[in-house]
Amino acid sequence: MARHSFHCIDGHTCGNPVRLVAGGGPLLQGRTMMERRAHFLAEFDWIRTGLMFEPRGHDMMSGSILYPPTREDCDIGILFIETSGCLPMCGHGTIGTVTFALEHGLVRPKTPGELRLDTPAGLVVARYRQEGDHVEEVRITNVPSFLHAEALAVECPDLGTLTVDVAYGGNFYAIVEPQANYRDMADYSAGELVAWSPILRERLNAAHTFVHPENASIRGLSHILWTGAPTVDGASARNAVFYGDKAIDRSPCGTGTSARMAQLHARGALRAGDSFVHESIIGSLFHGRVEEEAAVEGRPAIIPSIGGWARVTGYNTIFIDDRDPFAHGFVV
Ligand code: PYC
Repeated sequence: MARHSFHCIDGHTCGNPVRLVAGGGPLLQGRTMMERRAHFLAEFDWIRTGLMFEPRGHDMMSGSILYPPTREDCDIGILFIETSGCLPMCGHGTIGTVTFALEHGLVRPKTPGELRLDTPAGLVVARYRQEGDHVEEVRITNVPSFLHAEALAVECPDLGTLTVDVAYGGNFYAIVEPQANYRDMADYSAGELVAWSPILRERLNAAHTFVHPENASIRGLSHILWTGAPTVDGASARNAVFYGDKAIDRSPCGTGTSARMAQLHARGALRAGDSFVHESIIGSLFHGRVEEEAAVEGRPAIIPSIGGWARVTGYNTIFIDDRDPFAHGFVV
């Protein structure tokens, strides 16, 4: 019989939850954060399900655990824990984690104003603006992002045939843009998007292979990005990103924004230096920018950056008690 305690800093990035496990995370083995992620999934996934799913979490819950870096050029390693699993990279999670960790002295950057992050997807650099004890803004320079596939046809319940591009921005995204059978996310309820998205994801994964050309551990289409016209001053576009089993990101989604910018860049609609302001389903904004052009295994790519903010909502010491029949969470 055991009661495991996890000391968490809870908060959100532009509306989407971030639960930073500041104490109680397991020791992990591995020469890279991707190997440590595999160790965590093999032996400690009950921590993720216990902290993310009901009754301690909810459909949108998302978080992280900090580790010493596996790379010499980094300040800290991050493992992402989500209802969907352990994502290779999570943009809103990174902005929240960096904010909470700095505000609580959990990490000491070698260079003030910059934190170099060892994530399973690769190096991510966070630059931040701090005023007193508070981090006001974080801009993450994400992993190289690229358009992976164009014009894939997929049958969607109620809507009919949809054509989607798939782009990578730290995770693989199917991007649903205006077309004969779809106009704008504003035409549908969140419930409809949540009902259709896992079906699209399953059908696309069954018909195609999505593997990162430089890292075969990153595989599978995990997210669906529904596009829409902006409704907030200054926004370039709106989006609703589906992830996990039932989640719509409340933030504008960092890896989704990176994938979208890569797609628009491949089409000639964005160039190096251009900005792209992405609006979420609740009207919060991420400020994206194409930092530079790049290549991934010979295909055109971009280095995107995403600016956003996060706020702490409280401290939460969470128990996972072996006597509890729902110790490891449940899904309804
Ligand atoms: O911000 O990258 C992101 C993200 C992924 C899933 C939820 N948010």
